Amino acid sequence: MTAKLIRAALACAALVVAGAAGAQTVEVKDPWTRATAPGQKAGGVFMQLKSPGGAALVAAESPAANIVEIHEMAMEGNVMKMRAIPKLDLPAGQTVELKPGGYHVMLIDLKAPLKKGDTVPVKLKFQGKDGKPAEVEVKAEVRDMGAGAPGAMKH
Ligand SMILES: [Cu+2]
Repeated sequence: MTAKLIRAALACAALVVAGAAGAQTVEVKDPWTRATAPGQKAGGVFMQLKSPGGAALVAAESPAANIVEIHEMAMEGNVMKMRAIPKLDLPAGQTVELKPGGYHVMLIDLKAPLKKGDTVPVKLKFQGKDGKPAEVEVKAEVRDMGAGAPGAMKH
């Protein structure tokens, strides 16, 4: 093996590890969501994301919901509304916060109510600056219904 080939092999191995552990590609901190009210079929997932080399969150999925989207809150006229965005950019080395009233991962058409104390598995799909995909699986902690005000999130 030439040095170049060995480096390529190591890089591949590192990518696999990063995909499993999530430490290298994108750091995910404190993922959480809220308990749902009776009849509520959607909810936001919040967390902090940090990518050392720069990346974008391009998709997400969860066994807890039939549809998962990346959302932002934005003013339309003087009404705060949420809308789906195709991706969320993570500038290199910067912490991007997903929080109530801002960006969030939206669980739509929940299969079951979210109960306080449960955890919700969410698979986050990223694309690195180099175009390489990476996946990070997190478990979002379900907190109190009123956690992280301001504002309830409704569709
Ligand atoms: Cu939303």
